[in-house]
Amino acid sequence: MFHTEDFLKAFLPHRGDAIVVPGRGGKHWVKISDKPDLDLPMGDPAMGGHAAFAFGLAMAQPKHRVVLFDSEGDVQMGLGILLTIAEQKPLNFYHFMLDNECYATTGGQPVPNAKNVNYEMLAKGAGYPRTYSFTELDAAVAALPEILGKPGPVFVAMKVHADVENKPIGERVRWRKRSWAQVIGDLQRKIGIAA
Ligand SMILES: Cc1ncc(C[n+]2csc(CCOP(=O)(O)OP(=O)(O)O)c2C)c(N)n1
Ligand SMILES: [Mg+2]
Repeated sequence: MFHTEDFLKAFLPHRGDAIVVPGRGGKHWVKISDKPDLDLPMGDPAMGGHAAFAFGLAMAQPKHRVVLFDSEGDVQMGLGILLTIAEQKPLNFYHFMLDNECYATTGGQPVPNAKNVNYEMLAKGAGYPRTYSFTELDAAVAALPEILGKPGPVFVAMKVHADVENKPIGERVRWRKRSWAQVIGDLQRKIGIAA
């Protein structure tokens, strides 16, 4: 197991010009990223939607690589999208999943069958052509050139420590500094599709 923040820092030099959807790891990524205009932090949206959103983005913008840092609660809630992604095979889609075995954002409640589920097998069974699992930071980082150097779709399951959030929602510091409209507008301008 490793810290999400450490992995994201190690990912930074491999990012290139990929669009990054940082998922629920966004609270770390917004501090690390040096290309915020290419980031799409969504805050804490409805669970299960990150993969569908990032997949749709990849389909709409095939010239841009899209990297998603998904979470296991979201993946469990939206398992069906794995089959659609595998069917459509977006070559530019890189699906990482940060598995902390709990619903950290809402206080650390247990996720079903957290210790026994094999997410890599789920993605492979859905039809993803390339899949990986990592429990150690060194191995995950060492594999990044291969993971990102070949076409997607690829699914990468990683075990991370839980950064459990226990503060009442009203007392939390908002990590997403830009509004949703700003985030979308910044990306549109950056990749030259602003209306
Ligand atoms: C449909 C839905 N149910 C409940 C919530 C409340 N909620 C926000 S984040 C979260 C936990 C997410 O867990 P996970 O995807 O594993 O990410 P983590 O917080 O562990 O990083 C919950 C239950 C929500 N956003 N959407
Ligand atoms: Mg989780």
